[in-house]
Amino acid sequence: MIDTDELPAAGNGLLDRRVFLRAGFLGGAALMTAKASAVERAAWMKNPGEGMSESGAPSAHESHLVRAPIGSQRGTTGSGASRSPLQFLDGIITPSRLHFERHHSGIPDIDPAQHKLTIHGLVDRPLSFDVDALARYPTVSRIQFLECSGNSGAALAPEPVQGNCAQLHGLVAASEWGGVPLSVLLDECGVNPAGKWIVADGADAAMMSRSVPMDKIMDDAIVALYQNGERLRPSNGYPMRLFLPGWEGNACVKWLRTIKVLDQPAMTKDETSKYSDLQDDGVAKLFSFPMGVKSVITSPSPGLSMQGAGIYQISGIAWSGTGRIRRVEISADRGQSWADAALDEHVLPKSLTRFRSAWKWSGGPAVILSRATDEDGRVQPSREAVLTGRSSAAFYHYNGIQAWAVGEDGEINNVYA
Ligand SMILES: Nc1nc2c(c(=O)[nH]1)N[C@H]1C(S)=C(S)[C@@H](COP(=O)(O)O)O[C@H]1N2
Ligand SMILES: [Mo]
Repeated sequence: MIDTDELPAAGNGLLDRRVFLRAGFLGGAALMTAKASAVERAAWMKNPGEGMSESGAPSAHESHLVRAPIGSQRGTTGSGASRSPLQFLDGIITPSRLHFERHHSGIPDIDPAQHKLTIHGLVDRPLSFDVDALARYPTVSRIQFLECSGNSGAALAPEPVQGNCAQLHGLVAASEWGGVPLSVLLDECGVNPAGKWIVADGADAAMMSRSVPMDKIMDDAIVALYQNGERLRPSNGYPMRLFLPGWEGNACVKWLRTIKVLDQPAMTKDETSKYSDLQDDGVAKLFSFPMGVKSVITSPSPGLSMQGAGIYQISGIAWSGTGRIRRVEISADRGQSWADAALDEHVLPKSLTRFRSAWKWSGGPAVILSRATDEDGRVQPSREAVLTGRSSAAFYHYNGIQAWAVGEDGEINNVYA
């Protein structure tokens, strides 16, 4: 057993990340609240259990593990969003059933036998591909995040909005996305040298439509067919969607139907009146594609109350739309002092990275924060820095530092640090 008091890393009880990095420390650091007890045979050991089933479901004891809250625009059923329950998840993969949803006109019921992707415009040979045709092309799969550019928009409110981590930040998720590189399909069609952009359309009633520069398309864009090893879920674009690693979710057109090669952007509704960034000088910045470097502590977080003073694990997710996460720092004293968190093994580009720190909570009031840095040296900004130069009407692309206040009663609240 080690004396955790010998491993301080920053103010107000933050412990050195070696607690996580060295097995010896982990075993002895009393992170677990194990109790001595007699080993009894539980009721479920006395008879054979349930049989097999064709498809698994979560334990009945995990009924809180749902996409919530679900919000639809007034007068609609399918225009709105549901959110990933980040506060209950660990690791970096979001189970497909809990991947957040954002639809502008509901989920179309697409028969894959009747659906095609057509590539046309400035190409030598316009071509159409159905699912079976696509599945015969070389496929790639990568674990990457998808984030709505409206995620964390609540942090723009003048006073901190109270809600759990899902409510405040649950429009981000990560999956293993599998599909065909769009560069392969465009090469089949033969892109005319004047083709500098594409515009992608979806087969939903909203016909979501976004322009994407050719460089990104040729770099790492895919037509995704698979999500976490199975075909896409209907809510996430079945049978095929555009997936642009690290770029704003809105441009990842679901239920992908056409790609038209153009010499300039199409200037669609969703890249001009929406998903643009209005500045305080009245100019709206268009095409803010890569999502900024960001992190959030998912545990402890609002709704997960602390059970008395002692050692806790601070855990969360960090991501950057341009590459890998290099570092995550944690503060337990409102940002006066910081210590590096341990990063889980999988630190992948344009993915979620799980971080962890050990914290000896005194039982007194504390404010905990996380701050991510990516491999290009970009540091997650403060809320104040994000707001500087923005119009008060601006809504998208918020990546400021999130602070949680831990009260003496063990309750956790959203605060501005
Ligand atoms: N066709 C179509 N594509 C779409 C949308 C849509 O409503 N229709 N919503 C977009 C938005 S705003 C986001 S954030 C992502 C959400 O993807 P998800 O529902 O798989 O999480 O899809 C994008 N692609
Ligand atoms: Mo979005």
